Amino acid sequence: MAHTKPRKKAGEAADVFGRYGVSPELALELLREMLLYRRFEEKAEEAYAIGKIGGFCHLHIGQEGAAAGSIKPLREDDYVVTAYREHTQALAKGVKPGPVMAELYGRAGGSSGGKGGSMHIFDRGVRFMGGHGIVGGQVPLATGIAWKIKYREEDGVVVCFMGDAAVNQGAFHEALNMAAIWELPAIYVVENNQYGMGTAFRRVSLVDMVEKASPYGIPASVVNGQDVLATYAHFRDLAEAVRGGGGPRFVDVQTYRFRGHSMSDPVSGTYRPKDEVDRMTHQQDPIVLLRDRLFEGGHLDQAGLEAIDAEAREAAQEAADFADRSPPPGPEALYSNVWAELNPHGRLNFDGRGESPWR
Ligand SMILES: Cc1ncc(C[n+]2csc(CCOP(=O)(O)OP(=O)(O)O)c2C)c(N)n1
Ligand SMILES: [Mg+2]
Repeated sequence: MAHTKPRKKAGEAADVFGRYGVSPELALELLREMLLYRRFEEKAEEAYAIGKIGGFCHLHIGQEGAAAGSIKPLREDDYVVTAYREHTQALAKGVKPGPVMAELYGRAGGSSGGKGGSMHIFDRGVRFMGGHGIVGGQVPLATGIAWKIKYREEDGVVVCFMGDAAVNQGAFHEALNMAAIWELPAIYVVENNQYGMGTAFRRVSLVDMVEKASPYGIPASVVNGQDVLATYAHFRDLAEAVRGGGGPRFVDVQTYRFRGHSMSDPVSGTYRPKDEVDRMTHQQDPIVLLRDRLFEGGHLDQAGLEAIDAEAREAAQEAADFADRSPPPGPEALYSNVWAELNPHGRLNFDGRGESPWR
C-alpha cells in the first residue's frame, strides 16, 4: 500500500473532508477499519486455500467502503440484517474478529457456535441479525424488525443489505411495499457490485437499480461505495431522516467485488473481462482512494500507514489463532438451537441419546 501518486495541494484535500462533514480523525478511523476488513479477508482466503475453512466462503474484498461507510454512522442499538457476503459487515457492527473467523472455521468459539459457517454470522448482542444464504430472504426479516421498532415506539433503525440479484425476488417487492405503507424505519441497501454470480445486472433488468423501489413510493438514492467518505455522509443523513420518522429509504451503493463470486469461482471469465477487473482493482480500491486523500491532506504519512496496516495484520492473525485454538462443536451441539416439538418423554423426536422411547 505504498504511496506513489504526486501529491495535491493540502487545501484541495482538506475540502474533501469539509464537503462531507467528516473530520480527518474519523477518516483515519474509517481507514483503520477498512484495512482490518481487508487483512481479515486475506487471512480467510489463505485459511480456505489450506483447508482450514470449508464450504462456501464469499469474500467482500473491494466492497469495504460500502460496509464501513454505511455502518459507521449507526448507533449500537440499530440493527443490521444482510446476505451471505457479510464477514466485514459483521466486524463493522461490532462482532469481534476472533468469533467471526472461528465461525468460518466451523469452531465452537464462532459467533454461531460453529454451526453456521461463513454465510451465517449472527450476534444478537450487537444487533447483527445475520448472515442469510437465501437470496432476498433477509428483506422480509428486516421489515419485521423495523415493524417491531415502530410497534414498541423505539427510535432505532434497521439497515438491510442485499446484493443486486435480490431485487428481482418476490420477497423484496412484498417487503418494500409493507415498509412503505407502514412507514417503517428501514434503510434497504443494495450493495450493487453489478453481478449476481455470473450474471450482469443489466441482463436481468430493463430499469436502473435506483428505480426498483419507485413502485412503492420509497425515496431512493445512489452513492459511490468506493468513496467511503461519500458513503458515510450519505448514510449519516439517511439514518437521521429515518430515525426522525421519515419512513423507509432505498439506496443503490455502487461497488465492485475484486474476487470471484465465492472462493471456488473464477475472478474473471466469460461474464466479466479480466481488464475490467484489473481496471477496477487498480483505480477504484476504496482503501487506496481514502489513503491518497489522507496523504494529500497531510493527515497521514507512509510510516503512519504502515503502523495502521501492521495493527490490522496482527488483528487478523490473532483472529486466526483464536479460531485455531477453538475446538469443534461437541456432540451436544446437535440438540441446541433446534426448533422441534419435544415428544411426551421430553426428548426430541430424533434424539439419539441413550435408549429411544420409540424403539
Ligand atoms: C433464492 C435463491 N436463489 C438462488 C440462489 C443461488 N445464489 C447464491 S448467490 C447468488 C447470486 C446473488 O448475487 P447478488 O445478490 O448480486 O450478491 P453478490 O453475490 O453479488 O454479493 C445466487 C443466484 C440462492 N442462494 N437463493
Ligand atoms: Mg451482486
